Amino acid sequence: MEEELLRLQQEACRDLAALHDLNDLEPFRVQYLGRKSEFTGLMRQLGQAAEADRPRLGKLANEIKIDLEKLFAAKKTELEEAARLGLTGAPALDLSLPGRTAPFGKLHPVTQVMEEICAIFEGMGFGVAEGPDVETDFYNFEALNIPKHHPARDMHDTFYVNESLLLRTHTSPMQARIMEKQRPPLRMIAPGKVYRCDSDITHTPMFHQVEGFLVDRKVSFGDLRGILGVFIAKMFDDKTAMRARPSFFPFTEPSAEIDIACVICRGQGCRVCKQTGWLEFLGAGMIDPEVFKQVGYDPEEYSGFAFGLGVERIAMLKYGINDIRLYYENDLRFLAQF
Ligand code: 2NL
Repeated sequence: MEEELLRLQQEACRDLAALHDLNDLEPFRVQYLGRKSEFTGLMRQLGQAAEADRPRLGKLANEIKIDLEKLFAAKKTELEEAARLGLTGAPALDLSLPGRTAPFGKLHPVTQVMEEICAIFEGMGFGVAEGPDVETDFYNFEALNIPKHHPARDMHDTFYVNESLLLRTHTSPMQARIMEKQRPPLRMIAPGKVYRCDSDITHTPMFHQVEGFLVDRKVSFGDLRGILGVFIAKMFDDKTAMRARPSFFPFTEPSAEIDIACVICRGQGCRVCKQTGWLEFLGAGMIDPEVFKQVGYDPEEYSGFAFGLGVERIAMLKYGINDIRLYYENDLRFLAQF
């Protein structure tokens, strides 16, 4: 009897020490401490033991039972604590994990590039001016040397609101407004949305422009080249070559298209530059004396340059984007890359 009690105690202690899972506690309790357990069976047999041994055996059995219940309770506490801290196979609760943050929005790539362009010109002392998207025919065309029935109006595919109001086709009307109100020396840029009735892989009906101008005494084409050279060096890098080709705009004379060495192949010739090694970058020129007359400046006293660029185009060159429509589909997989 005594031997059996001690053997049971040993077995129970060994099995309890080997327990690592809360789910194994109940089977253990049933096996060793339950009403149908071997131990309970032994306790019942105590009555049949010799009368002289009965008190000693009874005391031993009781001590073993109380001891086992204490050990069992301690094990239970230990396993419950471990489970709470995620130290067992149960699903882990890692209190050191940072909480989930709300996703941050980002500036649209066109906005980012527009802000970058503005920052570069502000660094060269240019002011930034914004104006209305709905313009008068006068500021959009007349003041810029494009009178009614001038063939250049055809190039603009204008959205008209009525006879005299339209969606601006470029941001130059803002510059005409500034020149009209202020006197030289002046250097300003005008960023903003412009509208043309045109839509395909390279055109959207709304796009963004930054136009700039500088007016003072004795401003030359060399000044234009110098300012644009700094702009290109900052926008791309200072090894990016530029060239000027003769062109025509009604508001500048002479006019030029400014190209940069292809940013993809570095001038070697590739698909993006159509094997020419050059990319069209912006349009520019010396402000036409007719524009000065419209805003009341004496063309004999003042000269100036102006330029205009399409922001979507520049962002496409900078990021290697090949379809302008991607900008306006609002697909986050595209937008989140910038
Ligand atoms: C282009 C060409 C250009 C201008 C814009 C301008 C503004 C005033 C007076 C004279 Cl107020 N010119 N702007 C001049 C030359 C070219 O833009 O291809 N833009 C995307």
